[in-house]
Amino acid sequence: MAHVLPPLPYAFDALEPHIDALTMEIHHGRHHAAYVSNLNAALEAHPALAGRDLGDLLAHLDDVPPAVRAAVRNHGGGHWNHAFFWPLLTPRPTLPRDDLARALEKSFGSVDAFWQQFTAAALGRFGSGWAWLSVDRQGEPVVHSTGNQDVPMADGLVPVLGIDVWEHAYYLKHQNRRADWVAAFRNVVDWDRVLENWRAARRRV
Ligand code: MN3
Repeated sequence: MAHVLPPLPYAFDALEPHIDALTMEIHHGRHHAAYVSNLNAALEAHPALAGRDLGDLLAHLDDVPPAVRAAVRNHGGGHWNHAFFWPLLTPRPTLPRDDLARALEKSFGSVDAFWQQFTAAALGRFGSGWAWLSVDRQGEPVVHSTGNQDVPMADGLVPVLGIDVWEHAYYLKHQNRRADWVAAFRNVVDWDRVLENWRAARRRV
């Protein structure tokens, strides 16, 4: 059973002016698509792995034969991260509310203070990777980052919000100014979706 590229839940230009259409088209149609095809190529000779839930597989990379472990980690991680990422964005952004807003205030002091930590994690990631808001094993929110296409589940964390800080996510519009990308991202976050992720993650703790 081959993995498939999920369609974007909005048009390429839907997030303008915060995220430009060409970046979206290349990011989804080339970068994400390449992770999917490379993952499928790696799993061609491993049908049992291909049928497993990808997030679960990435949380248990020891189950993957060494010959394809790096491919699953990198391309499988790339597919999982991007499939998680697109629905976090929306042309009709919302704000943190209810139990998630209260948890952010309790853990970070305020939603603004959360954004400061999240931005610091994004800017502090040297090279390529992601910054995350995840739920830890105690059910608490935690800000952290991962390198390359590594997923939070590999560290026992359940992601609820993430930002891609690979240069391909922002270079066309912002060049080397990653801080501008994080600021732009903040304008298109679907916090209702993040709230769903938060509640689902908390149920898993
Ligand atoms: Mn990317």
